[in-house]
Amino acid sequence: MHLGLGAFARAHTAVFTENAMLASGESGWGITGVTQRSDTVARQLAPQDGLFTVAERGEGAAPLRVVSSIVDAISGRDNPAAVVDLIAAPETLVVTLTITEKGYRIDPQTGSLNLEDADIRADLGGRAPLTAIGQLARGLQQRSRTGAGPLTVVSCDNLPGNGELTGKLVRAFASALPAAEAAEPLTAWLDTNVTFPSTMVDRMVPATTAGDLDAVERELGLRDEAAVMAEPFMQWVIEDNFAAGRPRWEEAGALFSNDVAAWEAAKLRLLNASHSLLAYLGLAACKETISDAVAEEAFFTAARRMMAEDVLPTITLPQGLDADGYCAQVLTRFANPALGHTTAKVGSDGSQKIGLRLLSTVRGNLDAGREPRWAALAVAAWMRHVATTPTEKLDDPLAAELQAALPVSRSAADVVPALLGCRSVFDPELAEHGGFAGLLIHWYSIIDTHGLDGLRKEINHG
Ligand code: CS2
Repeated sequence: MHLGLGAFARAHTAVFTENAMLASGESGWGITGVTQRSDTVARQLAPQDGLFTVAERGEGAAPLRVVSSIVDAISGRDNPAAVVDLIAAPETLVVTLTITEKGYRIDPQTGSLNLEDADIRADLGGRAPLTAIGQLARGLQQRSRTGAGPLTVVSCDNLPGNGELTGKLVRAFASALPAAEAAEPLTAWLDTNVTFPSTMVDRMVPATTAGDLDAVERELGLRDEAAVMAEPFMQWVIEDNFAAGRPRWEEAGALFSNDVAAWEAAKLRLLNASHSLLAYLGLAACKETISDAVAEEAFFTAARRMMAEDVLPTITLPQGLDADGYCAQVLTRFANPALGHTTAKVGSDGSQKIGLRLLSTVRGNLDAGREPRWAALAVAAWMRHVATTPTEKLDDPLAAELQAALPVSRSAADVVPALLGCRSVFDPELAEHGGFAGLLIHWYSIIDTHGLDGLRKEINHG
């Protein structure tokens, strides 16, 4: 089963699974994909028997490939009971997830499940569940009742400790069930039957455009509505903690490691953080794609220096990862001009990403008495994006809350403290750190009053 059948899942998880089957000869695996909010992908895949094309873009791209590891695709919104039944089915051994940061319904203040979330409450109330955590908990509850055996839940989202987190959220859901159900020993059953290994996933997968579909049609000779574009690079590091069988992903190049936390921190705080930095600087300078943004020398410099000066001193790299090589490779991947990864897409859902990608680096530096100069630039550029984008255009689940926090005056000295006051993004300690606020105001006013020229000067002379 896969929950969250977007472009990333098709270009990453489905490809790894097919490669594992090809390499190992264990061809009995197949993925039932579940779309979450929109049913588009399920509708696109159904008439194609689940087949779809992966078109690699950029240097080293492989020829077009039709992937066949998805055997069924259903809309979770339209078939919620079927999702529960599938998770509970004895032949289901692994549930993978790509539901994005916001899909986990985390309460930013507690870091646990947001029990005030209307959908979570409705799922707890007993309707056929619509949230991913509700689907998992209800599916596992049914599995425990029918004795369908152990299963592994594998989160593939960009969150630190994604496995442990998913387990915590499912348990929080189980503990919040109404009294009659709470008496069932679901959490005890989870302890002995379900594992939640953490993983680090990596592949840049832009949204497919109409032009991409036309290009695939010309090359393939068939119209494929479900085609996905991807960079040639892909990586998967998985904690070896499975409760039941799994495809032999290691034969497809996945790395099984007990150091996933270090891999995830490196990826999130080096790659994803610089991605966000480039997205918000790019949006401020009207650059449509990440490759356009990184082609601007000052922005390249800012990303390179953020990794070298702010991030590397605050993380412990996993064994075997060469820091300089990794950072250089990340910047080269961003520069891939054929990918068309938009700054708007990478810049979306900032309220969900900033904390994970940038604020740990900010804290690490402040604690060590250093200035997180470049990470602060990224946060300031995000703040400016929030303050200059009309509410209806701000692609963020907290758009309304962020906009409501904005003062009438849009000057740096007013906007920065107002947004720092958003408890869903900044904790009080960080919000009240004068040095951090000062850095944010500094960068915000440069972007706001001097634009690209001002940024070029300040970055190059910094
Ligand atoms: C990106 C990621 O959209 C984003 O926020 O930073 O989706 C990024 O492309 C992937 O994590 C790369 O593995």
